[in-house]
Amino acid sequence: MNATTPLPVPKYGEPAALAPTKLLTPEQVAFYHEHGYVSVDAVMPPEEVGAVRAIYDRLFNEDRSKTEADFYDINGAKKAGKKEAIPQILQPAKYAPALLATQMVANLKAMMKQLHGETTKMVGDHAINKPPHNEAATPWHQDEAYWDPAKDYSSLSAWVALQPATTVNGCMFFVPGSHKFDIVAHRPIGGDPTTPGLEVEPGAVDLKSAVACELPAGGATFHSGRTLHYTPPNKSEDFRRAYIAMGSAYERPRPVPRRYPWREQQQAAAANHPSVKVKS
Ligand SMILES: O=C(O)CCC(=O)C(=O)O
Repeated sequence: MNATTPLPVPKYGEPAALAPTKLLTPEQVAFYHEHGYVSVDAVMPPEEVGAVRAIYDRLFNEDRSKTEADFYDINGAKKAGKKEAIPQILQPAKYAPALLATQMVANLKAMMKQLHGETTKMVGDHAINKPPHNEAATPWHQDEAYWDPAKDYSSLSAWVALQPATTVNGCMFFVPGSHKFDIVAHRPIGGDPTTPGLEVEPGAVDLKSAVACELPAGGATFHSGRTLHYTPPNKSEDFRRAYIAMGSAYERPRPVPRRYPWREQQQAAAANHPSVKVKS
C-alpha cells in the first residue's frame, strides 16, 4: 500500500477487545436523559492516559503527513502553510488502530450502550487538538446539523480529555435540555461556506443557561447528537487534546426529509473549489 492509497475505515462497531472496567451509575444515566449531557470523572485507568496521549501527539506531529487526507481546520478552509486554528483529524483510529484496543474505548462502548441502549455501536472517532492561545472557540452547534437531513438519528458522542479540561483551555459547555430541541438554524462558521465547521445562526437560540463541564485528565462528557455545545478558545500554554468517540443506536430515513441550507452552501463551495473539504 503506498502513501496515497486510502486506508480502510476501522471496524468501530466490533465488540470491544477488553471487558469494561468502568460503567455509569444509574444517576449518571438519568442525568443524561434529563439534560442531554453528562460528565464522568474517569473513563479509563489513570495509567492509560499517557499512552493514549502519546499516540494522539504522534498523529498530530510525526504522522502529520500520513493523516493529511483526514486533517481539517474546523475554523477555515485548508491552505498550504496556514496554521490551523482548530486542527481536527477524522477517524484517527485509521492511522492508530491501537486506539480501538484501549480500555478507554472498551469503557466508552459499554457506557454508550448504557445511554442509548444495547443496539448502540461505536461508529467513528475524531480528535480535536486546540493549540496554545489558538484564539478560536468551537462555536455553538448541534452535531446533527452536520449530518444527512433526510435521516433521523439516535446518536451520541463521548468527549475524552487527555489533560485536565478547563474553561481556560477549552472544556465543553452545554445548554441543558437542548437535546429535546429540533435542529436550530446553523450557518458555516463566520458565514463562509469554504469553512468545514458550522455554528448556530447568531441569535437563533438563548444560550444563557449554558454550563461548563471541567474534567480531570481521563474524564469525559457524553452528549446527544442534538445537544447544543461549544468550547472556548485555548488560552493556556499547552495543547487542549480531546479524543471523541461517536456512537449510534440507529439512523433511519425520515418520513419527510428536511433540507439544511448550510450543508448545501458548503457542498456548493466544495464543488467549486476542489481544495474545500466538507466535514461529515
Ligand atoms: O473539542 C471541541 O472543541 C469541540 C468538540 C465537539 O464539538 C464535539 O465533540 O462534538
